[in-house]
Amino acid sequence: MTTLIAIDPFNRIEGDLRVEIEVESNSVISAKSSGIMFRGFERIMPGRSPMDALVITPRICGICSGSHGVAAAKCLAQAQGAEMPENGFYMKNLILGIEVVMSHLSHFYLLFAPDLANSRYKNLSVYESVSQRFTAMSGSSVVLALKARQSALEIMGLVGGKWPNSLAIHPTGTTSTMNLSTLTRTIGILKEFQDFLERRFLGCPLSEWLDIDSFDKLLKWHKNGAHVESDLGLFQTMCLEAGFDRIGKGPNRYMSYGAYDLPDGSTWLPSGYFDGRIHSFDQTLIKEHIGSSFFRDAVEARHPLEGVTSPLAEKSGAYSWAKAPRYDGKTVEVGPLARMIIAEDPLLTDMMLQMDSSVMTRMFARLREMCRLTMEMSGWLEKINPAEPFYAVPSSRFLANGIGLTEAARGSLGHWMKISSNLIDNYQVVTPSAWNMSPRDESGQPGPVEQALTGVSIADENDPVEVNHIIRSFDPCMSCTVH
Ligand code: NFE
Ligand code: MG
Repeated sequence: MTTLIAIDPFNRIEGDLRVEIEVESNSVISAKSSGIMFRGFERIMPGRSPMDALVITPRICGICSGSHGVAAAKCLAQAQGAEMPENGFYMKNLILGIEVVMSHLSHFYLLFAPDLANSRYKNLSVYESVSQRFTAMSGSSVVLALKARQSALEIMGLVGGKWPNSLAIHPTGTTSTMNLSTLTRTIGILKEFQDFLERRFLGCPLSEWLDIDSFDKLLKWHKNGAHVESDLGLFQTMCLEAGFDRIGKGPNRYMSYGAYDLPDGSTWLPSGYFDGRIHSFDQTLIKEHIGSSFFRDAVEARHPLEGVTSPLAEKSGAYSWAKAPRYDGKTVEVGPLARMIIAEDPLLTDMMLQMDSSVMTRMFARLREMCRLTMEMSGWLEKINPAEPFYAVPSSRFLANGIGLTEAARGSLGHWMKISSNLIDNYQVVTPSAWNMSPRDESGQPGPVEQALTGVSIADENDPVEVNHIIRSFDPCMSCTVH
């Protein structure tokens, strides 16, 4: 007998998600992920000044507005042929970096961890400690994490002026600046944030944890000293006891656009595509498919520069307002795990090879990136020179189309802007969660989360917490998905 379970709305995420699973003999045989709202940002862009993208597109989302700002600014920089002073690179990287760190911290403590206190796990050795620390709102670590988040927000205020929807991000730099006093303050606050990570989250110096370069060494670290009692140590025990290393296998193809542009033309995190080995990334291979999406078009799939957003609510066979982006026709996972694999992070590459993609690898990749970024940001702060410019006066002429590719907290984010007579002719956005939460394409190929849910065993159909863990391990944002 097949049971249909619908989780609608799926709670503790941004935006509106409906997940439908078909269960047979306690095993998921099919899953559908639906973005159940239409928003229409792509419809309000044409006919406007290209610079309006800096103000409008960050409003796509309340939690990754800076990432949309960075993508829009990159689009415009390409369209204008703009140059940026060195400080502009580091300031933008700090805005993006602090947004991502804040997002990862909130995801772990506020969105993912409350499920660990589910009574399902009361027989596990760490259940009592985990409940005491991670219970929603009142857990002892949750309270401290919220304080650390406040430090991160203060840094955002100092580098980005405000958040969400900073107006400081421009194609030619940032209109926010730093003097010696704000710079010193920012360095001090970042240290406070690092202090939380070291004392509570890791139980050791950041550098010591980042030196771990294999799963074997992670297991040794865990056994040693206070580590097992840190938040990450407890989570590691829980992952292995509850089997989070064995659920949530995705497509095992990963993509990153690369991000954190540096003045020498390189990026801190590299771009690439992984399908068993790393290939160079080529944005011309991206197409958005609409076979199961509430949109009409004469063709099933288009490159975003030629993208069409024409809603059709009554479309037979469709079940999502998300389009289905594919790379070279294939589903790919994007996000911290993809970035760590493309960046050849030794710990995450080893974990992926040993235990495949899973809830545990995906969560560890996100937490690894939070730690790596925290270290990297202090380096970028040191590179800022208050005596030098942060911004250059831009040209008001737009001579080309713009493509703005970056990496938001949840994965690869792209804006494609077509310009005609100095006005926007077409603006297409493809967000990270559109990649991960996408519905089937016209060939019936399920999206990454739909695939990751298929095959998982459900112990209790009335409380399918396994499904929660798998979906949350991708950290979906449906506001972005249905932009
Ligand atoms: Ni709305 Fe976002 C991020 C973007 S979408 S949160 O990170 O872009 O997945
Ligand atoms: Mg789009």
